[in-house]
Amino acid sequence: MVIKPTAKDILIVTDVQHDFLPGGALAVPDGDAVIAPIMALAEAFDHVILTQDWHPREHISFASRHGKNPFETIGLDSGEQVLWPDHCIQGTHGARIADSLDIPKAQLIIRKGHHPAIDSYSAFMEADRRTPTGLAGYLSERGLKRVFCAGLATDFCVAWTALDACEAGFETSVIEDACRAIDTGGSLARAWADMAAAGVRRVMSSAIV
Ligand code: VGL
Ligand code: ZN
Repeated sequence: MVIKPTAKDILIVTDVQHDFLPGGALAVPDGDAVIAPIMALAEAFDHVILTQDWHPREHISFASRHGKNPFETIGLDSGEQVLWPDHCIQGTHGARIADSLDIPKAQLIIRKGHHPAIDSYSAFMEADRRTPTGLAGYLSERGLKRVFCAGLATDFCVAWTALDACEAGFETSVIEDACRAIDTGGSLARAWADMAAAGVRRVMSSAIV
């Protein structure tokens, strides 16, 4: 199947930031492999937006705040929370969109995870499942109907964004080779299963021209 993006389609590029790339605070294995395919995809879309994980220094998702080790989990009001190394702290180099990701046409950068006591993987909704970011309204007001997701990490911010896009009524695809995963505690297999069950499509960037 060949997909030709139309004026009603948007590419959402998730969290391609220094801290998620090799050498970063929460480096996603092979994370820098997403940059070339994403830049090629961006050429094919009229509409591209970026997301940026953007935490205050004392963020609730940081293991350091709980006296625990990164990748341990704890129970929060919002459910089970994986604890992370301190990452994407507002204003730091690690939080910057990767210098090598050159997408001048990107129309919006949505920052998420700025509430100290709530994590936010999804570009649409904080992890409390009640606090919207405004992205669904932005897409709807602009008449955009189909969402294509790429970036980091497949099993957290990309998956949660895709699931919420689907739930908000957008036809949603994840572009598999333009994503890379953290994969902790079976998270990647679970994310693909959840996305398949929700009706998120799984495509390769070679199908998009
Ligand atoms: C992410 C863990 C913590 C992501 C963000 O971008 O997938 N993962 N914060
Ligand atoms: Zn984060």
